[in-house]
Amino acid sequence: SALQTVIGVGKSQYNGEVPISTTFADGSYRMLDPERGTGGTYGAMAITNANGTSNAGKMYTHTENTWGDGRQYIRGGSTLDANGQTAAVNAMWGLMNTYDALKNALGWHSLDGKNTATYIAVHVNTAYDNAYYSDTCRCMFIGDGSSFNSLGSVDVIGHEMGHGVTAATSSLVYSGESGGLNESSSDIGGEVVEAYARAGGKGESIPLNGNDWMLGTEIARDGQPLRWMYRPSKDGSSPDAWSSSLKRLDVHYSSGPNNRMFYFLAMGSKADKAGDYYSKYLVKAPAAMTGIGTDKAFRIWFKANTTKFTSSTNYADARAKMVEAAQELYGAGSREAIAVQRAYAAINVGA
Ligand code: ASN
Ligand code: ZN
Repeated sequence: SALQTVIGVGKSQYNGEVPISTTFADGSYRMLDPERGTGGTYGAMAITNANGTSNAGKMYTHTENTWGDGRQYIRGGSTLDANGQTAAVNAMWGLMNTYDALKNALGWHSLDGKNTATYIAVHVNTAYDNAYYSDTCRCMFIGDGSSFNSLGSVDVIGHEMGHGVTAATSSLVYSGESGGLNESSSDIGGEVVEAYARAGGKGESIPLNGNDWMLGTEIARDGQPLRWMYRPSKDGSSPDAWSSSLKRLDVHYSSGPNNRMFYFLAMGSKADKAGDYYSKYLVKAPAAMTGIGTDKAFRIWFKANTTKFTSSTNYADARAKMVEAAQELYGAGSREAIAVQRAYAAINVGA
């Protein structure tokens, strides 16, 4: 592309001052990143301002290359983040880290693996307590929150981009068990991106530590995250293990057991989380399992979701495909493949 990348200064809401990739054209800076992705709606990764509507709105532009002030945006408010750029900084930083984690660790380009650019629209609706991916535009919308703070934490952005990856690959149907796996895949992606970002957004592997295994900790105003991967039932609605009634739950609850499987696979069943994960909550306790690390766990999950799952994959099928993926990556009889079996057994899927 003829467009040149310029690194700007972003004052984010949750991560202090962060570098953000922008472009200079026609006398102003744009929140358009020509280094990550091509084609799509804007020709490169972009952040737009929905400005209180449910439409994408316009791309952010600014006369200087310093953006935001780190504060929460409140529509109609006169004192906090008056120009609305902080939400755009949150989104661009989350997008950059998600893209870089997938590319540098897995060799996967953008959401579809074909490097097609996407965009994120911020300030969608008024005091909107949600964020979502839309397959119509293959883009994302981020709310400013009402009971939550602005939904621009790096795990939430990673989660929404994860929906784009799933939509472009396995296309797991968003209800029943496949819906729970679809949600879980996004939660896994959100925590992986959080770990990658915390370690500086560089390198060819996903760091073992750095993420908190809870979704949306930063956007919470009441100290309660949206979801706990190491013990999903802490939300009062998600089960910790698979059962035949799982398929009737909302997908944000039926995701719980698979989230917990991934936590065990990465971290083991004895990792230190205040006892919350521990054997008393295991349905079929593997005496105690040792984790294989977040990097390997994610490679296995990503391979299974992008090349083996189908739109109707359920928990039992996911287990079988995860074992296959682990065997292909690390060998039949490898400790990684055995760890996958143990992690699923721990949530009551298989032996
Ligand atoms: N924030 C939600 C999610 O990405 C929106 C939804 O229910 N689809 O899962
Ligand atoms: Zn989701």
